[in-house]
Amino acid sequence: MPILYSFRRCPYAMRARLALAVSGQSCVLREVALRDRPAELYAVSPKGTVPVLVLGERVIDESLDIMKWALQKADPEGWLLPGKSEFEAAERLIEACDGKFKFNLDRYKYSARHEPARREEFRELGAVFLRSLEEKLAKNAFLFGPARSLADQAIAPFVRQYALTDRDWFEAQDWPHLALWLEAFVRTDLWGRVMTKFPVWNPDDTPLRLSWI
Ligand SMILES: N[C@@H](CCC(=O)N[C@@H](CS)C(=O)NCC(=O)O)C(=O)O
Repeated sequence: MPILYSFRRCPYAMRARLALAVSGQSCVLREVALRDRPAELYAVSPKGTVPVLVLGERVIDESLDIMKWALQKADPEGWLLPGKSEFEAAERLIEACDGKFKFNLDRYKYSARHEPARREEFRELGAVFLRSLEEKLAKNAFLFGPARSLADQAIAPFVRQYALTDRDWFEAQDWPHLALWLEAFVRTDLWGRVMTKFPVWNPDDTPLRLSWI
């Protein structure tokens, strides 16, 4: 059975768990503490980031690749969009999220660690990406059409972090479609399932099998 190294509050791990859960792919969970990552994680993936999915000899240590692996096995909700150009556009949007948006999000959310005086500047830079999502969501209920798909599920955990950094400020902004989209995301049953709390893994533990039901 695949082994998933995960950290509950990591948005990259969240997106991996969302795809594993929707595809019904069972795995053994190893919840890690980011401050005290186990040697076993570095042994399979020296960069030591989560999530990591271990499939026997094969190791997938990028969250988007874990999503695609799971969805290629089973994609009951059609997250992998059928059109090639649409799929590529979804990948580009996810890249923009993981790149520039994540950079600005970290400097807004963790401003104390970065440049406290520039917190609002980074919030505004992050908002540029969110306004581009708002434009898309004003046309369709989801980022790539009337149903949720890869980009929604890959990006929403990061937007949630941004929103929670200053909820009152987020709610006061003029992005009604984005706010509804985020609200709908956190209300899904799937979200509740992937946010279940588990104790930090210890090699002596009995394997913790996740079957996502
Ligand atoms: N590109 C990676 C990024 C994963 C990542 O940075 N995860 C964070 C936790 S949210 C992490 O492991 N940080 C620890 C570190 O960078 O050393 C992915 O998509 O899986």
